[in-house]
Amino acid sequence: MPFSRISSDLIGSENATRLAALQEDYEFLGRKLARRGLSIDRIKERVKAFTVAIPSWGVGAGGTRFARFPLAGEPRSVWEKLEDCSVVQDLGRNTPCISIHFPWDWTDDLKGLRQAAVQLGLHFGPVNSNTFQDRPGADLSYKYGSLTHTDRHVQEQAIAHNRACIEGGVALGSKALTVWIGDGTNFPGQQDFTASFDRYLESAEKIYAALPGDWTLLIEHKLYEPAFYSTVIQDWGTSYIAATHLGDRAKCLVDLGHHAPTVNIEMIVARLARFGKLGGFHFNDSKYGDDDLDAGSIDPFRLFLIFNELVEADLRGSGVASLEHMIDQSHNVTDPIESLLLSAEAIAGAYARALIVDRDTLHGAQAGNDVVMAREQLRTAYETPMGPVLAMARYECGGAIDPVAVFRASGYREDRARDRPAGGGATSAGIV
Ligand SMILES: [Mn+2]
Repeated sequence: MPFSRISSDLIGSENATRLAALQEDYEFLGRKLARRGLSIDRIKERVKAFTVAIPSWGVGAGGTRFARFPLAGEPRSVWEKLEDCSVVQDLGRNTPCISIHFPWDWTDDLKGLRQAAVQLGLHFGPVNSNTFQDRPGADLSYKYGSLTHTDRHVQEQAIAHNRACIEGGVALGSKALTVWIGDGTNFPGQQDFTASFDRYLESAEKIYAALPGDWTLLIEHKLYEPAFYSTVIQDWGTSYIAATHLGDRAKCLVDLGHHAPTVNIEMIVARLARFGKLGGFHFNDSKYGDDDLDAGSIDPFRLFLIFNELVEADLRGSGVASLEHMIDQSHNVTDPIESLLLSAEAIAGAYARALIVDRDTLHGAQAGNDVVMAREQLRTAYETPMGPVLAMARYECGGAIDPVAVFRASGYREDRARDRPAGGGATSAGIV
């Protein structure tokens, strides 16, 4: 299909109106950072090298357990999702990767899909399997579980689906499979905790055995929902046990919304990184539960603290570059493209702030139990406005200095509302 793109002429003309101000802000920030012994250009280059994947379901409207409201011009197929992903990438320039979902995005023409992605400057990241809902026409139901179901035939159906996801991912050039299951219980006594986890391990072993040698299995834990009493892979400890049991290529994926509200996620990140089991992230934000709000919209300081741990892990030799960074959010009241642009910027911004922490002073303060000085190092970095670095990185990579402004000026959504008539509906609920 012919893809609609944001014209580079529009990006250029919009940038021209903002470039002088950006250069002024960038130079001013550069002088401030130089006083702290930091090179703004070096930080900018590291920001340019950082990317975060867009989930294919992220360009559609999501919803809640109660309702889903249609979005004008919503993508109706994986091809149209690809088109919207390219808009995010063309404007923001740090999201060249798409994390695809099967069966929502299944097409018989995976080869064509991969070629189309290349044409748009995109590629495919981790594949997400789905055994948390029944597929129309499927022989067996996941009502009482999938990989951990008491019936071996249901387990086998779920395992076969994951194997098919791997095969599809190979065709797309992916290198990882993300497995999240909704398996669990709603009532005490419903299942044997030990036996259900044993069944999970047996099933996961079969999926792991089907992984190509250069693939990673990402295990995503989640505290609750849809199961409200117990969930089989409920926390990072269970995820760590499973990943350790399976082998070196099994790792833990941390979805920021999949924890109890007061859990210290950055410490979990530090633990998993230290023992080589941190595989990647689903970035989003939340106030209460798995809210799937835009990354950094509720608690940007937490996002910064997570990246602070990643930069620390980098210094120890295992960190940012080796991880699968993905956004996982659901849009109910915003334009998904605008939300994805802002989330990708917030994530890169948290990374940029973590890069300017004075590590020597921090480590010295930690060693000397100088609590105030240690805390001040983080606060100083966090409160440094890094917007000019992000904008200059985008500009130099061909993106928009102000991505949302250019998106609105482009009329892209209005055009898609015309050529993607309502009623097609999205293929996903957008909740994982
Ligand atoms: Mn997730």
